[in-house]
Amino acid sequence: MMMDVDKTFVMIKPDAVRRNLIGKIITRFEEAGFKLINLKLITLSRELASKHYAEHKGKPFYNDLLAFITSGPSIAMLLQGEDVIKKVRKIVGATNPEEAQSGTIRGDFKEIPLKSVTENLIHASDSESSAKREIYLFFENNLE
Ligand code: IDP
Ligand code: MG
Repeated sequence: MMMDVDKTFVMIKPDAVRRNLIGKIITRFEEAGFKLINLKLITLSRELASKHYAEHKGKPFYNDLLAFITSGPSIAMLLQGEDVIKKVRKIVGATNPEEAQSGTIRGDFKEIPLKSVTENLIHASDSESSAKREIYLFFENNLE
C-alpha cells in the first residue's frame, strides 16, 4: 500500500473546540499554504482513543489523557503540502504549552493560568510512520 508522504493527521482537541478556537486554528494552516483535504467532527470512543495514544499506555498521564480526549468533540483533519509533517509540528509548538513559543498554536492559545499539559489544544503526527498510522485510524479511505 503506497501513501503520499506529504499528508499529515491533525486533531483539534476538545479543549480548543470548547473554547471556540476551531476557525482560528484552521486559519493558521491555510495561511501557511496547506490544503485541508478531509475533516470531520468526532467524539473519540475510548477504543479509538486508546489506539491513537497506544504509545503512551502505562505513562502517568495516560488515564487523564484518555478521559480528556474522549470528553467532547474533536476536529480530525488531513492536511497536505510540501514537508507538511515537520512544518505542521512547528506551527503547533511544544507539547507543554508553558514551553511553547509565541507564534505557535500552543503558545498563542494556551489558557493562563495553565490547566494542565494534557489540555494542549491540538495533536499533529510526529513522523511519517505515525502520520500513516493515524491517517489509517481516522481516514481509512484517504490512504493510498
Ligand atoms: P505531542 O502531542 O506534542 O506529540 P506526546 O508526547 O506525543 O506529545 O503526548 C501526547 C499527548 O499527551 C500530549 O499532546 C498531551 O496532551 C499529553 N501529555 C504529554 N506529556 C504529558 C505530561 O507530561 N503530562 C500530562 N499530559 C501529557
Ligand atoms: Mg505525539
